[in-house]
Amino acid sequence: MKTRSFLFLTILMVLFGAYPVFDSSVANAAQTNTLSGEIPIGAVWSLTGDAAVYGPSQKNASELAAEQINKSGMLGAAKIKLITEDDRSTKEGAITAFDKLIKEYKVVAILGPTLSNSAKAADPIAQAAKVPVLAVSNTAGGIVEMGDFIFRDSLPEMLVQPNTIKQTKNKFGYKKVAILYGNDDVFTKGGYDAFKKALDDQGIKILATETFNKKDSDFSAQLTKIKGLKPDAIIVSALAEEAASIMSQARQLGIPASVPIIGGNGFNSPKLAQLAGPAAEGAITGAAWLITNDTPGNKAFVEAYHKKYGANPDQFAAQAYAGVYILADAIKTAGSSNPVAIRDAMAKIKNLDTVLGKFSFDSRREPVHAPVVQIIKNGQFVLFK
Ligand code: 1QQ
Repeated sequence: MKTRSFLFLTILMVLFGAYPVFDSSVANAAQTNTLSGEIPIGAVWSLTGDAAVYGPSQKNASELAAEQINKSGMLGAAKIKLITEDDRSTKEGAITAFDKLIKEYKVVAILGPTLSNSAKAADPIAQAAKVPVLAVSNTAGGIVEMGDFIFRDSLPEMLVQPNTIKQTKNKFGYKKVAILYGNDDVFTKGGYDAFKKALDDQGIKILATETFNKKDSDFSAQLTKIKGLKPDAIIVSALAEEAASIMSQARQLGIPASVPIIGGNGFNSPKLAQLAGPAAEGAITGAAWLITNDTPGNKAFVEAYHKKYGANPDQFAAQAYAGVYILADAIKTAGSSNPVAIRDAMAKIKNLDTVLGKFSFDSRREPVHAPVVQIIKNGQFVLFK
């Protein structure tokens, strides 16, 4: 009888707001029993447009993760409801998607958008609404700086490229390079800044810095100039479609395969090798994940992804998959689907087992885990050694 009246009293207090059930201060890891119903999470991917080489694998992997989480009972009686929007690879598309997800679907968090270029335009909307954003493929500078609700699990170019330059310089002993980058995109420009700093820091001479714009398809003027300067390597900061054309045209113009083409996150799609064919052989890229990684759950992830979609996951899939698990972990720890409580729990994540490795956020909400370098051999990414 006593417990019954206590229960009754508790219910009354909750109903009249005396108990802050959704307050993060009362949350702890054991409180998944306070979670129920569907928890709406937005996902904004480039499913059409220039960056559509990346978005579909992000969509696939995030759906796989949500399905596994819901099946496992990780969130008690609650289930994640993933609501996916296409940003069409544009800023405007991302802004529309964020508005719709926040106002119409009342999402408690957003994954994405695919491109840093779109994130720069759309993330401030979520920051103003106090809805946490977990970027899973934004690698330019200035992302988490947009506000305390903005996180990313994708390693920034500034962190990845010093390692790429160090490893490739050690192997090839190159001394002078040429750079080609897109100067009208937040990522390709940010990638250039990261490479420039790493090259300067490591004492490598930059013979020429050439640029291009989105949608350019003829790179012969820049590549002819670069060829004449006889660089030991070419650094390219580009998204996959332009990168593939640059590789094909460089080899067509007679820049030998002994001059490696080294790039950033834009190279990390298997579509690059499909588009560039043999010209992609030997291309090198700094990355955050390799399919052969011995990271927690990676083998099972690769198998489950392959089984469901009939293809191997790429790095973008792995980061999206890890992203859903990171969000679910924050919801579970918060014991709440309140966006502020989720933000607070996410900020505290340390050494979480993910397919990317032991995962932590630093105090700036940047990801902490080791980068890798990969090279294309027989059309596949393998570890660069
Ligand atoms: C960014 C990137 C792209 C390559 C994501 C697909 O890293 O826009 O930041």
